[in-house]
Amino acid sequence: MSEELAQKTEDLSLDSKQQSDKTVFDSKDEFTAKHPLNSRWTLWYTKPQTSKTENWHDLLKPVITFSSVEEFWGIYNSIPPANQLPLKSDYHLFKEGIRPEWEDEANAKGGKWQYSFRKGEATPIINDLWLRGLLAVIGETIEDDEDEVNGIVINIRKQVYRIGIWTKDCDESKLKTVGERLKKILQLKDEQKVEFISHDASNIRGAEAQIVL
Ligand code: MGP
Repeated sequence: MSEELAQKTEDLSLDSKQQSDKTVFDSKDEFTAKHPLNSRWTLWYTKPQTSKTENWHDLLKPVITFSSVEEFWGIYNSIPPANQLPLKSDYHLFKEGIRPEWEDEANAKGGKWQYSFRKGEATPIINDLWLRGLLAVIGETIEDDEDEVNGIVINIRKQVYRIGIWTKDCDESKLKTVGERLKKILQLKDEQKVEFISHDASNIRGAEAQIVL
């Protein structure tokens, strides 16, 4: 699937020579004009472990990088929706050049806002909520021009779908806006709390969230 997807995205790409490389900034009326995103984004996939010898790095792979709204929809419509992914898999969408790992220097001092949706009642709506998250991240409406958000992740687990926003640092004043917006994007009620946990802390068993909203 990945090669076919790469070809489709190449055909839609702003860099592609065969296609019009006009963007809406050159021509608002041109039917084929692309809508460029502010940043380039890479979709990653973690496949479930099938043998104990496979470690985290063997399971995590980049799928495709894109830079326009048109490419985003081409990709989104070509990949399995979140609720059809196998257990123990993840999608990650990160700014190009940032690996979706604690170890990446852009993530090392940061953490994640997250919410776990219990399967069952959330299963029919999780694809829409995940799409709302993706759009807020690529549209960069999840933050106020702070360049604080590195990416978004969905974990498919036995009991839950967990959606997390990964941030560059742990500065509480900047983080609150992101947490509050995540709550709105995920259409959570007041009593449904999003939690922020730094990557340092999430490696300690039983560590508690540092901020709850
Ligand atoms: P997880 O996917 O974040 O949580 O990490 P899960 O599966 O819900 O289970 P939990 O009970 O551990 O919370 C699962 C495992 O994947 C971790 O224990 C690590 O072994 C590995 N892992 C996850 N992440 C995000 C990283 C990472 O960034 N770097 C490395 N080296 N391993 C990771």
